[in-house]
Amino acid sequence: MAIERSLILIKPDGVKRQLTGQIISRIEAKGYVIAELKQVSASRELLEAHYEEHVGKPFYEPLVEFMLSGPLVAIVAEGHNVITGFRSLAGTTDPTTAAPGTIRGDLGRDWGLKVQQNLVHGSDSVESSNREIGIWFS
Ligand code: D4T
Repeated sequence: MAIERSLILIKPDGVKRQLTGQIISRIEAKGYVIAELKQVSASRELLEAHYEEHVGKPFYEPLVEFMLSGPLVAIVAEGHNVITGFRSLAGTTDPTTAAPGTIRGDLGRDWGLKVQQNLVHGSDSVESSNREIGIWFS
């Protein structure tokens, strides 16, 4: 079985709340390899490419504004089944109900905003991962 790669983002809330180290530790403790890592301030153009599947949804514009609100950390993690494994580690999209033990369940909450600030993004398929790594690490 081929080694997979996942594009992981520590979103601006994670960086602002100084959770970068804790989140990277969880990825490493699970056994995945950090192949690439950089802190970046994303451009609107890059975020529009990253979130193209969400264009037109009510949370789209707040989501892009949130992702523009500060630096974020982009990571390529490697390992067998890392795509599914990291999404399991991250927990479900809504941090209020994300399971305890997950990144979003332990470290996230609802702040009453137009978009969920849920600390991390992880690719959801091999196709998305290839596309997203191309966007963030071209
Ligand atoms: P990402 O893409 O950031 O890893 O998160 P998910 O895979 O868990 O969720 P997503 O792509 O469906 O949504 C992207 C981003 O939008 C926010 N969001 C999403 C929100 O605020 N309200 C919503 O109803 C949904 C579906 C959270 C993550």
